[in-house]
Amino acid sequence: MTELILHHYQGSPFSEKVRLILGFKDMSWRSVIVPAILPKPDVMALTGGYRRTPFMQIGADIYCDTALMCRVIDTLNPAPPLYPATTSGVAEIVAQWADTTLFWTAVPFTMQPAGIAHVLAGATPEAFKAFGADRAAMSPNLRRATLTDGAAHLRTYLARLEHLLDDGRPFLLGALPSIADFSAAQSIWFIRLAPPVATLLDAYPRLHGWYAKVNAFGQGRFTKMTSGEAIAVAARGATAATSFTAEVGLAQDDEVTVTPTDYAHDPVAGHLVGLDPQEVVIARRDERAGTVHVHFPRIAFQIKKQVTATV
Ligand SMILES: N[C@@H](CCC(=O)N[C@@H](CS)C(=O)NCC(=O)O)C(=O)O
Repeated sequence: MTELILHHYQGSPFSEKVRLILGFKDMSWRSVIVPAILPKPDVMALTGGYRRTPFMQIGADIYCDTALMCRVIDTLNPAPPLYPATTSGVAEIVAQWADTTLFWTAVPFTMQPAGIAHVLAGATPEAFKAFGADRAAMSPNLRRATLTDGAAHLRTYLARLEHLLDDGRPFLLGALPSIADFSAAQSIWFIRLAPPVATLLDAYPRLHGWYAKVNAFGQGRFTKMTSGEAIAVAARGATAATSFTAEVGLAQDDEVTVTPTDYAHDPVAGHLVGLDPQEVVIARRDERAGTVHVHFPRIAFQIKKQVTATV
């Protein structure tokens, strides 16, 4: 099998979600470290403009957004399942909540002045400033909760998770781990990076035991790769077959852009080569990476047909 390459950086919670899943699946993978802020020229060569972290590469296929990446990992390596039959549907609904509502409560709360120094430990004042400016530009519509509101919201969410574990179950939805555990764990992992903020977690002992179990899955086995090597893998790699289910106004090979609808609204342009309820796939060409297929989840992405001017 062509190797799985994860493009990520250490301090990224969504990357941690995927690293833990690779541990849960006991997989071997290649690790490419990407910059945490723009510019990211080697990322752009592969994704065509999508800047968020992580993304995954298999040959000349590029998978954006962890919702899709996790599905692909589970298909490649079905056991143990990320979407066990007993909780399927519910697991994805809880995961989506954790990836959005919980994440956007936990992260800004952790980045309060007492926490940010730990999260960005060792950063120069210039790097601090650059990080702040990058994230402000990436999510201009983010309305930050006050510290008081943020703490209150987070406590309520953590209490709900704690409550799920009241009956002694080992994982959030029961006896088996599922995608819900990994999506929730990334926020707990991030809060724990900042010990003064992480004291908030002390009130939730069951959550503590649950997190230890998820964390114990580890990260699988990885070896490092440079971004240049990953681009070379794409240039000589093949793409996987895609399926196409027509949607109103969209036909195969249409020239389109695909853009996240929540934040980091950077459009990626290409030809529509795959479409189904799970994913949208576009083909694009890059000088260095050659022809790549860039995959996005269908949910939370906008597909826009490009209108060619006629004279
Ligand atoms: N829905 C996306 C969210 C990814 C995301 O927000 N990642 C953060 C890092 S954890 C990010 O992209 N930050 C900006 C960057 O890395 O450039 C996913 O599931 O992959």
